[in-house]
Amino acid sequence: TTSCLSSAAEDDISRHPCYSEEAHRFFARMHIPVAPACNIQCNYCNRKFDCVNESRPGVVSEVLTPEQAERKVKGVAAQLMQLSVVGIAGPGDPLANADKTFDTFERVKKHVPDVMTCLSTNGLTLYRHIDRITELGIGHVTITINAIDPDVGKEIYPWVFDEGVRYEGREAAALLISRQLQGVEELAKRGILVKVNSILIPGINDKHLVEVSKKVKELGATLHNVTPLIIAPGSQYEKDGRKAPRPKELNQLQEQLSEGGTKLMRHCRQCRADAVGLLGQDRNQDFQLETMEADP
Ligand code: CLF
Ligand code: SF4
Repeated sequence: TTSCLSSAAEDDISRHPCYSEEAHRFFARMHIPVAPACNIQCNYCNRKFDCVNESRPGVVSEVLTPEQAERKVKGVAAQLMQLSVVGIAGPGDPLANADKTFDTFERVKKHVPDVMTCLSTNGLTLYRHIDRITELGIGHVTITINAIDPDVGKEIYPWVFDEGVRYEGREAAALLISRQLQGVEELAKRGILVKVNSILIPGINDKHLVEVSKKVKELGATLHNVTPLIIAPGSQYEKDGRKAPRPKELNQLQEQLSEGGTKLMRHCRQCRADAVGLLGQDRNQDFQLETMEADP
């Protein structure tokens, strides 16, 4: 239940299309693709495409500058009455592009103060940005956590890059995991709603996600969203011949997790980094900068 949350947090959940299944019928989200770079490598990703942690692989979102993003958010907010949340989820990792990401959130806060803001990240550098996230009133943060055991993690992440150092193998996974868990805990302490995304990777973390779920719940995550692996063309997992899970495997795992008491998100549509509209709808094409600004 959400009974331990403040009423402001409850209100935020009831208007957020990802945090509330009910809300997703009525409220729209908008993603602004201002963050092209990434600081880790996932074996299911091909960097030519959007970040797979919250997206379908194989799609390419065109990157906007913070200034273009501001214009676009203003235009969409004026035309899309259902808009309740503006998120940054790629096309790389938003916090590997921290200047652009926070510049954009500042502009949104200033010019469209009545929308909620949302951030999705792999979590590597989260601990360095907790104050900024809090000050800017970013109320929702998603961290993609696929493992809490570095021996599982090393099969998912071949390397991570932090402060000029490249880490590989088990050491890379251990660093990433410790930062992710620290991020969940510190954000939750500040009253920020934390959602954890996990990608179900058969043969790698299918048995392990129960432990992940338990841990992140203990640390204060509000919601757990398990999505099926979809392998990006040209990714390491494609070369390895890995397969996506069958729908039945995902359903069984979700049942198991919810019996364990975790609050699950089951209506995720694996959005693009530039998606606009209700979940499952992508109206980005209706909101191109040139055409919106040409309108009187
Ligand atoms: Fe976007 Fe993600 Fe915020 Fe939602 S999406 S940054 S929490 S506003 Fe939602 Fe889309 Fe699934 Fe993400 S349906 S991919 S969970
Ligand atoms: Fe790709 Fe996202 Fe992983 Fe970075 S965090 S490697 S963009 S899937």
